[in-house]
Amino acid sequence: EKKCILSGVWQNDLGSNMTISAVNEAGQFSGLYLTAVSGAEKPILVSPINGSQHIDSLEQPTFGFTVQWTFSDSTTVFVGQCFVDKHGKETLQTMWLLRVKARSAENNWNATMVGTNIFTRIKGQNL
Ligand code: B9F
Repeated sequence: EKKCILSGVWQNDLGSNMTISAVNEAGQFSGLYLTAVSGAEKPILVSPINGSQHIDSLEQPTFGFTVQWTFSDSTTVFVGQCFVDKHGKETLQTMWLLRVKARSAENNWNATMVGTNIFTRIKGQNL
């Protein structure tokens, strides 16, 4: 069947957008993330992505990437899988962990959030 390609422009169920560059021969990629939601005082800025995918299963690969938020001292990691359905439509099914900077080790216990996001390709944008 059709291969699931991570490169391109994607939007998730929150309305966040990300652009993933070409995936290299080692499965590594970079990109840019614009979150639609923040909850922070500061304005939202585009933030860099770094990640990698499996290259030994190109059909529906698993992957992971990190977003280092440029407008806060927090970090999000996403893990997921690229699925392609019988119509050739691709979706990225992901789970994320958002790490907020804790003041001290005593405040570590509630410094990590978890959630899910589903990304679909923005039509006509293959890069
Ligand atoms: O708003 C986050 C943040 C962390 C500490 C101050 C601000 C950074 C952006 C996170 C965006 C998340 C969602 N967007 C998306 O597409 S990453 C996972 C979700 N998927 C205030 C305190 C803690 C959170 C908000 Fe903050």
